[in-house]
Amino acid sequence: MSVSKSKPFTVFVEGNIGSGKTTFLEHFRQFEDITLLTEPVEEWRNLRGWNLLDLMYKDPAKWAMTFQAYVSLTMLEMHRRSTSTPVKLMERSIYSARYCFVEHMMKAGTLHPAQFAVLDEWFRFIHQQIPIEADLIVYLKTTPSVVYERIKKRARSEEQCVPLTYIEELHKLHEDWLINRTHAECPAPVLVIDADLDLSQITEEYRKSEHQILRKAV
Ligand code: DCP
Repeated sequence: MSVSKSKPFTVFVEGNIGSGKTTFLEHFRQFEDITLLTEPVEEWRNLRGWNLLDLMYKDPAKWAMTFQAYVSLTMLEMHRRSTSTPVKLMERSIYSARYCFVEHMMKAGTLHPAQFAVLDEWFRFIHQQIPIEADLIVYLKTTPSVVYERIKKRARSEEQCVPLTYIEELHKLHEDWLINRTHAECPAPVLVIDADLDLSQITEEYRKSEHQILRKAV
């Protein structure tokens, strides 16, 4: 395997809220030569003492723009972070932020069209001007009712008000982006994994992706 400091084989792990992205990344901790970048949710919950995730859920009309602007910044920082390993595994990307979350907020009217325009211009600028490596997308495909139960069970305080309809809409947007290809930019081939299985059975499913991610016999 050729090892390049500047260009690792870069994998985005995508899927609905509660689809097991963090668990998927943790599965790869056992392997050497792989950098794991989990989503900076803790940064979103504590920016100089402010919980932007909570503000966004409590008053979306007021805070969705601020929250998504900060998500884009933290995602871009992850995209640009250099690694010394040949493989880089990232939770989410600026693409799911734009094509799933911002898209939903625009369609639902949570974002004013002017706010959406600003976020979209930022996204376009980043996409066109800043090199973002993407070699593979792992899509943890789930059924909305399954992840809805998981979200209730894990009881992250900010997400208590999340309704099933929101999860269903996010599911559709992930499908549109990664399966139906309604957006021009799907930046890499997509590997679909059945992520409905519960924790005790999911490891076998995760193992099926090891070969493609590590790109050697495992
Ligand atoms: N979120 C958002 N906008 C984004 C990214 C995330 O509003 N652009 C929100 C949705 C969730 C929280 O942030 O409330 C974290 O969502 P993720 O699906 O990214 O992460 P999870 O922790 O749910 O992932 P998993 O359970 O799959 O590990």
